[in-house]
Amino acid sequence: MSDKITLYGSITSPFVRRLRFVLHELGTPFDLIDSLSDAGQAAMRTKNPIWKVPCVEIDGQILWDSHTIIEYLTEKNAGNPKLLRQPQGAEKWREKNLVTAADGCVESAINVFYLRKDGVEVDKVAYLVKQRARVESILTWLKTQLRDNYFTAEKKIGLSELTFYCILDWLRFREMYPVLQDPVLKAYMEFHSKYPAIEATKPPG
Ligand SMILES: N[C@@H](CCC(=O)N[C@@H](CS)C(=O)NCC(=O)O)C(=O)O
Repeated sequence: MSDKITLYGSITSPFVRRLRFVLHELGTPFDLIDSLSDAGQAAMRTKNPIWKVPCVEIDGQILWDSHTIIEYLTEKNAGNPKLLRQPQGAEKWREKNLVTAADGCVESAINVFYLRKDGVEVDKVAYLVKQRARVESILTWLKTQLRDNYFTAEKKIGLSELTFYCILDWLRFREMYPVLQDPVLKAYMEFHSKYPAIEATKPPG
């Protein structure tokens, strides 16, 4: 693997954060091109037709989407104990459901966040009211899946725990959900917040 990765992304994005977590765990250095700057955004768009982050230049190729990039790193670093938990069998499919649910939650919240920023009155748009209700529905379900702040009996952070943490922190700092007023969510965040790669990837604020 090349020794340096170029990562197009922002340090506020929950999708970029889960990739930054994996890179931190693996001790893989990267150059961050900040997609929130005009120059960084323009550079990213020359590489990625989807115009979304994260996107990386790695081993002489361009990859986009955090799932694809994490899968690539997992394959390249097979056997490394610093990789995320790798569930097998039925647990693998449950993990995918957990991650898809958490992604759906933050995608809906991001949708509401940006339209509200653009001046849309959320309460007057039925689709946005539904988006907010979806956030609630997903969080309610995810909470039922937790056991002692993990989703599985194996007490190792996997993509589901990581994704859940990243989306909760995003919902918290963007004030899109009163995460810290919910005892289960608060306990989850407090439990994982001291993990070094979680601390190292914390967004500002
Ligand atoms: N499924 C993608 C989601 C990527 C995504 O939605 N990224 C956001 C960053 S928070 C983005 O770039 N949004 C830009 C836009 O929607 O214009 C992944 O996991 O990488």
